[in-house]
Amino acid sequence: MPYSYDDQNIFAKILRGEIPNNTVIETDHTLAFADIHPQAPTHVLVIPKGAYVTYEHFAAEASDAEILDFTRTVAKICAGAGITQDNGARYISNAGPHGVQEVPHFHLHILAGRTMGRMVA
Ligand code: IU
Repeated sequence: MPYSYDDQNIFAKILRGEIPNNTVIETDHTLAFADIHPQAPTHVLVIPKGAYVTYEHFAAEASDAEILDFTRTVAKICAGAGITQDNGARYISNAGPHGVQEVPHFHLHILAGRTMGRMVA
């Protein structure tokens, strides 16, 4: 599916350094920062530095290096936040109007530190 990327979105501005962020980890291809409206004691947003709109877009078109970097960065964040098999977390990526995606740059929410509500559609 073709995607058009709006480079004026807020996360693009964060990536260009035009807007500050509370960085958790930055790597060659990935930036992770604290969500400004945290929904849990841990609420980190993980974004690729590349211009991808949704997870599907990223999964289809990102390079192996970008995908590996993103995935391993998620693992490092989880380790740093004390997320284990025993306490758990929730990983969410909203996509498009039906997914109620607010910012059109692919991002993974990592939520942890409390028991989540049962997921509802
Ligand atoms: P969504 O999946 O696109 O609906 O989530 C966007 C998230 O980005 C949401 O949790 C906001 O609180 C968060 N956010 C942010 O961290 N910094 C910002 O400047 C803006 C939104 I605008």
